[in-house]
Amino acid sequence: MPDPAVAAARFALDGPVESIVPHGEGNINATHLVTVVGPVRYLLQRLNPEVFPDPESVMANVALVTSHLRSRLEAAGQEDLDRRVVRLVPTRDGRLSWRAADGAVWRCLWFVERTRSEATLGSDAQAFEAGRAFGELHRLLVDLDPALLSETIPGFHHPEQRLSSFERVLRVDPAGRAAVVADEVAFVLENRHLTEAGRSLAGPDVPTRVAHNDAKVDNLLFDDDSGRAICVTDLDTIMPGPILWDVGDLLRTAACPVREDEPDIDRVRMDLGRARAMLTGYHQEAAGWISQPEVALLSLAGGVLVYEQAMRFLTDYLAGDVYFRTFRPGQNLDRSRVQVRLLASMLEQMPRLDDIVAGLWRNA
Ligand code: GN1
Ligand code: MG
Repeated sequence: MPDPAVAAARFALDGPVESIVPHGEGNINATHLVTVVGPVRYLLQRLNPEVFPDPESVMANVALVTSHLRSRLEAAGQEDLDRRVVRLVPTRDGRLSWRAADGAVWRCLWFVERTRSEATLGSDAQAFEAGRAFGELHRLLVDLDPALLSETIPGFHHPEQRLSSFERVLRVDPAGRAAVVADEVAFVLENRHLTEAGRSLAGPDVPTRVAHNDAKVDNLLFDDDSGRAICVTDLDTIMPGPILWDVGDLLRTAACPVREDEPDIDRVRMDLGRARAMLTGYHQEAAGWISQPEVALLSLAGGVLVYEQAMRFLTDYLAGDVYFRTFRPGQNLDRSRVQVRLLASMLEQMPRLDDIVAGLWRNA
């Protein structure tokens, strides 16, 4: 991999580089925090070529979406736009990204100062903010034609295909790990009916919109002063599709009080209060445009998404940790166990989740 300093030199930064340090815990891309004299800070990222086969299309999607978001916020008289929407730094020759000699594609963003991201939320107020911020993102993108965006990872949310990949890896057991996860495997196979539910999430009466597709709470920036979620980050998987996967990912991450790789499995559950707060925030932004077929599938989307994520982590554990970055041994095992436990808790509480959705939308 080329030195990040070599990549940094390609971008139109505001001054000479002072330092470059690794940043964040992204599961896919490698991120560096670049500080130049000033100081001004940037995020320099190497897009994972195994995951994003067409990074130029990813960048075109990001550029289109960010300029749309900015113009909509501006038209609404909003302030602080440089902290509300991520901003791309062009290369010195005016491009959105730079392709290194090894084929890897790098891009650079302005760092959003005085904000933080959270792997787990600490309060119902934060869960409300998470729902509100993604609801606002969806609302602002309602009038962006999804056909203008490329499907950069075909079949990204597709529980049926994920189940096939899982079963394939399970049969081969390339890393000799299947015995360790016999219980988790059994649970996934027992719940294979959720793949049909997954099909309904992409059914003919569900509108294709512009969706984020990685709507976990870590992809939000909370303002240090106000505590509000002011900016949605990690737009790499922005693609045409149902917004239901995003609501599912929000339920997965905003309504679970522990990290997605929590080793103490007994701490994992769906917190109904958090789920209610998140959905209340989402409803505030979505009530004006969301369709009835979408509302009818909101709570199910949580279960389907967690099911899909359980399979993805379990598949990767069985495959020998080849897709998601791991920072310690057994991390994908813990990730998959958390999803399995969370799914069980979610399925148990599904009628109450349905009641929350019905209550919110009835009072609209
Ligand atoms: C990956 O890059 P990151 O960490 O934001 C993954 C998501 C998963 C998520 C689980 C392109 O997201 O789909 O839901 O990990 N992104 C891709 O934490 O596969
Ligand atoms: Mg991310």
